[in-house]
Amino acid sequence: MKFLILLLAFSVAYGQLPFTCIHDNHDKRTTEHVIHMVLTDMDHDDDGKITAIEVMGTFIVDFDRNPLDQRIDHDEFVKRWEAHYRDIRHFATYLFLHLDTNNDHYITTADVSNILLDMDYDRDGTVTAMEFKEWLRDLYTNCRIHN
Ligand SMILES: [Ca+2]
Ligand SMILES: [Ca+2]
Ligand SMILES: [Ca+2]
Repeated sequence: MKFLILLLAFSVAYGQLPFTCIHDNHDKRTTEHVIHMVLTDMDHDDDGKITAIEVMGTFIVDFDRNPLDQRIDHDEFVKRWEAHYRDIRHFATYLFLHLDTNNDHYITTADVSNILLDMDYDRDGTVTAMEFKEWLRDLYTNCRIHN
């Protein structure tokens, strides 16, 4: 009950978009399975490092469909995330809300810079595959809601 109230409070804060931060998947894929899929998509050249261009390629170019405007709105993100990774829609909404780091209702290059900083745990200017997985695992297993 407490949790429901918490969720309700969050959805009001985010303009009525219902979401859940509890991972569930249509095909019963585990958290680790999905994380592995996302990493495989993200690390295009398979060198064990995640660059800004790769994050943009995956989170912006691959999701940017309708409208094609170099920014990803909630619908674009959730539709593809659910279809491709098979996570439930309300969990995809939670991911979108997190990835929209500046709360302007779109994922853009500005968010990519913030996301990369977030991923670079040891602050050495490089995001390794390990850091990327750690970041995503944290997102998948802990409720990471920002204001
Ligand atoms: Ca778009
Ligand atoms: Ca944004
Ligand atoms: Ca690093």
